[in-house]
Amino acid sequence: MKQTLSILAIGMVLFTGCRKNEPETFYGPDLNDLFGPFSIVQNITVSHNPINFALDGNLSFNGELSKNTDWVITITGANSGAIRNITGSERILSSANATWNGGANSYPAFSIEDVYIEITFPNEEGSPVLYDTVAITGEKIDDGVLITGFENGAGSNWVVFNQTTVTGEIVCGNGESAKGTCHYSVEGVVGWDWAKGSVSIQPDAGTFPLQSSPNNLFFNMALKPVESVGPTSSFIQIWFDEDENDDGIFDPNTEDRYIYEYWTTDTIWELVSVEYASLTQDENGDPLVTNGNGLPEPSKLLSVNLFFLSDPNNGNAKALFDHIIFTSNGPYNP
Ligand SMILES: [Ca+2]
Ligand SMILES: [Ca+2]
Ligand SMILES: [Ca+2]
Repeated sequence: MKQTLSILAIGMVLFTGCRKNEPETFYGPDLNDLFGPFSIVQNITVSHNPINFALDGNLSFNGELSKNTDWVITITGANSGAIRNITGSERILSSANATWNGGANSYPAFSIEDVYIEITFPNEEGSPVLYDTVAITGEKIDDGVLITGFENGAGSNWVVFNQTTVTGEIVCGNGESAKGTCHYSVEGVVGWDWAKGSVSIQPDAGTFPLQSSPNNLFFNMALKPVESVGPTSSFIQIWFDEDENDDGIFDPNTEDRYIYEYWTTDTIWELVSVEYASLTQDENGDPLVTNGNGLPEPSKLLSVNLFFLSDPNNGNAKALFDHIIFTSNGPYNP
């Protein structure tokens, strides 16, 4: 064993010499990274605690290891259950490679809460697991136009439809929201009809403050199918109603209503995202027939209607909606 170690030591010297003379021809791993002992040279610390992402920007991890080796940072929301992983393999952890913008891997999102941080080194046998707790005092600022996160009650122009046996309402404080503390819930048994309930979201005045081009503009919502779930069991329709003549009213006989249909698959919070320009086609790529000018015009969007439907033979059906937001150049990142 001693012999092996000294041979390795000679090898390191040789590699070092080689690297100095011909840096452009050295591509192999540093032997210290492969065989050197692992230690934490400088404790890993967080740049902010507490952190207000809206004011402070990103949180970074800073520290130094004895060698390049894989590290995994796992951040878990104490209340939301949100998760974010940050991985790397560099010896130095810094704002260049170990930053967190307050976002999650997927829904649910982080909220104002404590988060538990765990750092592991999966390739270093017997290495310590590091723990910390950080308080979030302000959520990250989302790029985009937030339509509603259901956090402030219903708007004055919203229109709610529920079958007589269906409850459709904003629910707050039960810890089940995709983001924040409130979401919209539709639930009930309707043995005679696919239609369960809908909520038509409209601004208090005028149209939504959206760009005129439908290209690179994405509608996003969080959806959690709960009961009567599956690709033949239930679906949502999202109606995009345009007020093309700017009279403050949508006329279904003369103006465009684009309908996007999404069948449910799983009972987790998922991101439903669609580019506005693609609303002119159905899921088969065939053009949709609408009664207006046939042009998708987000700046004329007067209302977004979220409509939940399920097979009447399936008994109780339930779905949750949250965080309706338009983003540019790509889908929303929770
Ligand atoms: Ca919410
Ligand atoms: Ca109109
Ligand atoms: Ca139009």
